Amino acid sequence: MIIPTPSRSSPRPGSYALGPDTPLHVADPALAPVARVLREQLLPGTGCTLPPGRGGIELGLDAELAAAAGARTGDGTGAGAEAYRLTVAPDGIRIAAGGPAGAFYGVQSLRQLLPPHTLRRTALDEGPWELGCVEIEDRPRFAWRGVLLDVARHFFTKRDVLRLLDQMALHKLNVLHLHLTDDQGWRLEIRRYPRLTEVGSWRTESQPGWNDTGDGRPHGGYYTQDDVREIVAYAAARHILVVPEVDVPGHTRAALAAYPELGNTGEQLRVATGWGVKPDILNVSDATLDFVRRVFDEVVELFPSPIISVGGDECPKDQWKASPAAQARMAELGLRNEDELQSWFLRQVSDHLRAHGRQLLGWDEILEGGPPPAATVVSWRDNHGAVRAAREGHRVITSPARRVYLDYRASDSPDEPVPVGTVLPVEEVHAFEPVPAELAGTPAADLVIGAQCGLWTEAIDNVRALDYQAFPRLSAFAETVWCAAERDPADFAERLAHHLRRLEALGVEYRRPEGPRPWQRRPGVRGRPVTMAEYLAEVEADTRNIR
Ligand code: TNX
Repeated sequence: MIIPTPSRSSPRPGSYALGPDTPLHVADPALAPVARVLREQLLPGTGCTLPPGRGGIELGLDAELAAAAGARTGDGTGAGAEAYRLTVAPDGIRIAAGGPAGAFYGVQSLRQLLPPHTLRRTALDEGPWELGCVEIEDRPRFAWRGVLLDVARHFFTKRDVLRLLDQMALHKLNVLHLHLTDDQGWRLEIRRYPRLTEVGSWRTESQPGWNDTGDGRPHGGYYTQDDVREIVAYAAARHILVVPEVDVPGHTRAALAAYPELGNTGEQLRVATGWGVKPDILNVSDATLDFVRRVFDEVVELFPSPIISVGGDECPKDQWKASPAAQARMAELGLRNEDELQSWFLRQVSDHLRAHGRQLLGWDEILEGGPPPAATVVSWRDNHGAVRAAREGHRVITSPARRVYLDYRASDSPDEPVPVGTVLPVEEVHAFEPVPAELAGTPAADLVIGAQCGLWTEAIDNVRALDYQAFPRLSAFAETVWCAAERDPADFAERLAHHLRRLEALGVEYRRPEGPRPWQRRPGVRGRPVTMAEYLAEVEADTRNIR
């Protein structure tokens, strides 16, 4: 009944009873941090303190598992470290792993072998709980099992982010791609440029739906540098890498509102209150590039991730076309067009990141004028970018909007609270294959290091809405990156029915196929409500325009 389903699971005769007296033996000091999280995770809902001792749960390392080949490695960390064997026998529970990550995943599977109510914040009974004997052998298919969270369009508090990290950990997802800056808000404290958050983290109002006028309510928030350190460390304890995204040179209206000299027009802009792609982008002066470098200096100081995202998506070039300074820069560098100017810009950022020992991550638009060397590409506009990038030797993460953007509507029902994007039911997420068909069986397929689902938040304005959009589709997504390509939808449906009880125990307000919606979109301020047909037609048109 485990999600994502393990590579192999063989029931054995007999059972083991886990209860308040069950001891924990940690066979290798490298696993002490995993033992700490295990105690933290198990204690509230079971009352088990796991005193040190033998004959209960044992955590250990297994060199053979570590050596075995497995998932696409990409960053060289290797899948062996993520592999584990979980044995429930009449005399105890043993988790043997290739490395600490594998031991952590073994623990997550163990939590799912227990009754769902043991995931609650307090124990509803004292146990003991009978676990059927079983031998589970498990390892992930992909190295990069990601979730993107957009905290710029709507701010999600540190508390919300930590909660999402807990939910990801249960699903063995290991990358949180945090979209920290955009036209509608700058969410990261930068000591050198305080106006980025003083001015850039607040807007006067928001657009409730994609096409409504403003709601007249201020919105904002940001993470202090200590908040970020806490998020990063909390994630690391759960074997999750936090990959920060500071989007340049487009999606920068919030930064331009704070520091107008970074722009092309000299105009005093305000933090954007509406959605869609904005024309306002950074200029290409030495001073602006220096600003960008200084911002990334603080970003790399805060985020230990070896890979740092510069976004690079949806950057209209009209302002550069109209700017004598940008045109002069192009002439000076001998560049043929503005796409090449963007490539040059990102190359400067990439060189700077490399000087810090980090690598650049960007959306597939960075391919347009030629991507920086050794860049990793997240492909979101279907699979074109993924195919091209992999064929050109770049590492690729696939994230095709129509298949894995969880902000897209889950059904076509008229009461769907966020009628955004195209319809993306849970079954379709589960059927998603991370390796594009065009690459399957070719050597370039090995450059696909994984996939990530997207939680963009134009239409998701609170954490209840986030739960609703994310679940249960995020549970389905977890299977696409962990499990083998052949997955049985009926088997998933059965396991999901049980898994929903776990989500309930955790207080996750997942979307139910029927019944009242737990929250509603704020009403439009249009004079009259938009009909669903009008709304969908406009959204489809928007979606076409950005492709
Ligand atoms: C596309 S994915 C975007 C985001 C939007 C999202 C809405 C990408 C690189 N750009 O800016 O929030 O669609 O689904």
